[in-house]
Amino acid sequence: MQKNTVSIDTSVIPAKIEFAPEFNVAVSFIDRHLQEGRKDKVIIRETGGEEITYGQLAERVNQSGNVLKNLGLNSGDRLLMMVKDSAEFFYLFWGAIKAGIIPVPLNTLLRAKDYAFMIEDSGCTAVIYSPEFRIEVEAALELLSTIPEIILLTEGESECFLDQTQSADSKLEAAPANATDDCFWLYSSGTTGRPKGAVHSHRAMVVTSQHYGKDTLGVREDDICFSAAKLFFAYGLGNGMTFPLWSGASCVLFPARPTPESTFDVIERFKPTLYFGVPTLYAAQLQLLESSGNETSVSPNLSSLRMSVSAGEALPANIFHRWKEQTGTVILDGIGSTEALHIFISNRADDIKAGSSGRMVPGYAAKIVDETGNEVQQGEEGRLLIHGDSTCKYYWNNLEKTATTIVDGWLNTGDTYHQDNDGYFIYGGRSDDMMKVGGIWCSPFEIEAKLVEHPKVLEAAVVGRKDESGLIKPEAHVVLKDLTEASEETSGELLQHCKTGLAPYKYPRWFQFPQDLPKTATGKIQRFKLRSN
Ligand code: 3UK
Repeated sequence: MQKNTVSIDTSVIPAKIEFAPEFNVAVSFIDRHLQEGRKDKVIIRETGGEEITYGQLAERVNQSGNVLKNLGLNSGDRLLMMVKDSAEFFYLFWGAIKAGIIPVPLNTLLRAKDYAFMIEDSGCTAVIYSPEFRIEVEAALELLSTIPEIILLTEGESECFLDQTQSADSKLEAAPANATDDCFWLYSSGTTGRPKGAVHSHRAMVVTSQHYGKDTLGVREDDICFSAAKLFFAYGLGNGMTFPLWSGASCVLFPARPTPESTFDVIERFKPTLYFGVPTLYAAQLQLLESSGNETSVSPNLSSLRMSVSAGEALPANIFHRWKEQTGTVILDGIGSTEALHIFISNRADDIKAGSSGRMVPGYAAKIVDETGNEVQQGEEGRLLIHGDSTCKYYWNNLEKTATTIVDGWLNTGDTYHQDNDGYFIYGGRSDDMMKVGGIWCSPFEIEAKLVEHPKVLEAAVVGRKDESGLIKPEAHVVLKDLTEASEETSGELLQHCKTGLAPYKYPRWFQFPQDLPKTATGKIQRFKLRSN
């Protein structure tokens, strides 16, 4: 086989991707397009107005790799990136990989003490950051007794990264690597505990882009991808960067905060064909679309969209139906994780069951097991384990977590699932958020999905709370669309609503009406913060 190539053996099901013995993934994602005639095609559209072609990208990636090497970074060194969604994110990430350096994109919403932890934990040589995040990054450096050798701004002052890139050599040989070598890391936020650096191999982005991006979602060369989820999340990294690159398509990069208004504005101006969101954002977008007649009503032109994708948390069936009604297009829900890099169970355009996570993505296998590790019968709930060539190799500096999460090549997702009679995977909550109510497993998610169907409800979180006998019962924390409606009367209405639609024990015994819900930086509800005992 030729150097740096990928071949897909379609005679085996699921198709197995074979890699050449020498394989630096930057060649497949960046340099390949020059051979395939895309030099003058636009790959990146920044919402600020810049457009970058595949040819320019390949050149800047080489220059970036040379800048990093000249700064003193060596093969295997870690480069921490707190960088906004922009062309320079691509230059740094791919320039590092091509030069054998390990890029570690970090969540740009974090605080100084989180960054201080990650700088220490990673033992990184360099920290490169966008000026927008300077307050927290610089405060993190203040907290440390030893700081990394290289600290650099991406832009905004002389000798910044972009400045240095312009004058750097535009030729760079790919550093020797093979498909299973360490390539990049992503810190997994988790709802509890300290972040863990998931170490991904060179082959991982090929596996997700081919098996999910191309084979499941069907990303085509004429697609324009827009991800409301940022590039530093595994979800956004695939949606906004690796999928368009792998398929020779293009992307829209939006550096600011995604709100219903700002995302609609980007869709109208840049006409993406594929839109990637999370359930909370879809809910807020729908609220805006459905308020027609009110002074807040909007009717953005969303006609460029051919499909949307949701992940991060389960998408309630109700949101799927309302979005279809408003836009005429479907939302494909799929479950992914930082450790698996992207989506491994998903709905697809020709096979959707609203309210389910769909079926296996080709290239992955799943097992649902009980407490003893034995597979359960179809229909029964258990812990979801998955297997596939994009799962992380290990957690950096954390043997213990690695050993409990990856066992015999199977990744423990920490999620509870069952497969229904038709074979669709149905989410039942995080294994650790589940409640036993009256001796029966009770999923907070199921009650939440019911609550958000009610027209007065914006968001809901359900947690276990001990009753006077010390037994766990569900408590609902409900954010109302109109906060002034918090009353006994509304509690009664919601109670009635749950009782008519759910098994008899699955109704909240208490209602709280907070202004908002505690969330992680990645937008997941922190149910543990709501538990009062
Ligand atoms: C939950 C879902 C139900 C689930 C992610 C797509 O979310 C991503 O990664 P994280 O590491 O979190 C993983 C956990 O989030 N989850 C994600 N998607 C769904 N639960 N339905 C879903 N559709 O608990 C999972 O274990 O932040 C999502 C692609 C890449 C990702 N990293």
